[in-house]
Amino acid sequence: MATQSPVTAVLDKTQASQPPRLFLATLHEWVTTVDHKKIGLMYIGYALFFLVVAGFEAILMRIQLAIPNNTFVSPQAFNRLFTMHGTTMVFFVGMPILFGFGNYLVPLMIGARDMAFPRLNAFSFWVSAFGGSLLYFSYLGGDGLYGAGSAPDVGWFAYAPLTARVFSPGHSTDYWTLAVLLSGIGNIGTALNIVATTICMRCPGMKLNRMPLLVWLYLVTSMMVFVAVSPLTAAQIMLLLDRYLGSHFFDTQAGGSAVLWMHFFWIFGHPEVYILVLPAFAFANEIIPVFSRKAIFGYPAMVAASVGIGFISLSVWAHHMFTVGMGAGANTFFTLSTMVIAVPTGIKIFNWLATLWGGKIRYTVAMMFSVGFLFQFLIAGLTGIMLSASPFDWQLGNSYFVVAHFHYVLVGAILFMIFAAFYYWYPKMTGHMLDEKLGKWHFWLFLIGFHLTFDFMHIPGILGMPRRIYTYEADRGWMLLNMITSSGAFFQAIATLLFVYNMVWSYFKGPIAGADPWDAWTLEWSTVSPPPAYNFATIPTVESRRPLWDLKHPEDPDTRYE
Ligand code: HEM
Ligand SMILES: [Cu+2]
Repeated sequence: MATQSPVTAVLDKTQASQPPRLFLATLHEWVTTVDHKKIGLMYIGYALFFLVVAGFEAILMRIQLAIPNNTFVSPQAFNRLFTMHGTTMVFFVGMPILFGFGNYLVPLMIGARDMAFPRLNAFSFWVSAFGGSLLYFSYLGGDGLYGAGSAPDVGWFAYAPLTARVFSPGHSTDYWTLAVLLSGIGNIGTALNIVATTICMRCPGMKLNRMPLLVWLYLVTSMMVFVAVSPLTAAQIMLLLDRYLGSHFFDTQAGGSAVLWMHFFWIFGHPEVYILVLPAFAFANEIIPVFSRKAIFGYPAMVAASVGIGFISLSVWAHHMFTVGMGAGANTFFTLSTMVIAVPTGIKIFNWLATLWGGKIRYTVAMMFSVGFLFQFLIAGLTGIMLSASPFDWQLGNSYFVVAHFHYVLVGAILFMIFAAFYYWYPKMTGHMLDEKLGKWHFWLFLIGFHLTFDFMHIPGILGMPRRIYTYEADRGWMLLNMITSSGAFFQAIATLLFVYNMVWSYFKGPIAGADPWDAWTLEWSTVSPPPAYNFATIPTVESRRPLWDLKHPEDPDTRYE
């Protein structure tokens, strides 16, 4: 404080030098904070923790599947592993990491001091963080059927009637459903906050058509969270009613419907994929232009395509149910609506390529991950179109082909862009650069590991290897392919640990970043790194889509072209 007397300053210093007080004070500051940046960082921290946990679960599964007739884990343990892995990755890695970046970036990019509802923001974070912890408390829930450590084993989709009390005694399913319920409440709160912030808190001159594309995409994502996560949350409550109060929503024996659960689940589950992938697109929209030294190609088309994807993705959920026997009419409708999504998605890919075209490309690590994303997302899109044809899905729907396809999206596209986002925004968040050399190691090891694992996974799928199996016979011809797949998982694990090491090392030793290390053009780079609690010394005024460019290039400002 500028007005402090020398005496109190000395007092403050002596107090600060007492380590226990300092630690408690810091802890207190973080747990009570309502600052969007601190909350964003807490989201990111806890998601990274769960990324390592769920990655470890994936490794255990891949060890089990590496050779035929393996007994590394029991069948029961395998069921728990894929349930915990899938649930953790979707709800406690994907959602919080993306909302973490959103929390951090949206107010900065629209020139605001905080979110519209800072306390709701803190509440949402703690509720969903508690959900994540609750999922893992299940390991401590002693009175499950199998004694101590009854982690859920019903799959991340928790199909009825597996979750009925007769088939799921003990509390593992209760932990699962409460964890998902809490994460849903937190996510709906944050989505509401992002919508309100984007609508109400933009700085002077930040018209809707001047918002960074990232902000647009977070707006669309947040709207989708309302529509998709609300039914999921309702379904969790119905499941709890079934399990505890004797209702029969999902109990076919008593006139309920198991297919009802599937509708509820996938009306969430499919849009969820887009809820995860739109923020990945958002990162690409910011990173690719900066490292191509060009404004994004086709801004209005990008906005329209994002809104289009938002709407269409809400009408495709039943492609997860082709094998249920919905009838030809429904199968045709969902086949067609799924295929139609390829149109706005194709527009996006085209515009990213057009942005790269003729650009002065700088291959930073962030850019390398983005290029990997473009390529892998294209492949995932192609296998997706294959699967959207219901006869094809009928054949391969429950095979490893599907596992390969969705990991192409989840890892090859989303996780790649999450890594890119770290390399790009870490300097803003910490004030230090990430080490680019370590980053390149991270990139290449992860890329090799990713392709070893998920390219080869398509083939046993086509050869008939079903998913969620615990082991297989030696005579099927799947052995070598599974071995390669498993070895790739280790590359990815080592690469991820290298990345975590890089983040810790760079925090202490990384070169000072300065306000604008990439020579970028959106508002977050106009404030110091890391930004102060109030973000901007004075609230900025913007006149174009690239306010910082205008400042740096008065000879050729964007305003000239608007
Ligand atoms: C990075 C390395 C990863 C590896 C090696 C891996 C491996 C696996 C394996 C072996 C399965 C079981 C497949 C089956 O038998 O059906 C699985 C399922 C799954 N994974 Fe991953 N995974 C990885 C990353 C991710 C990520 C980043 C996400 C999401 C963001 C994710 C989401 C899922 C989901 C939703 C399932 C389905 C679980 C179920 O069938 O209940 N995975 N993964
Ligand atoms: Cu889907």
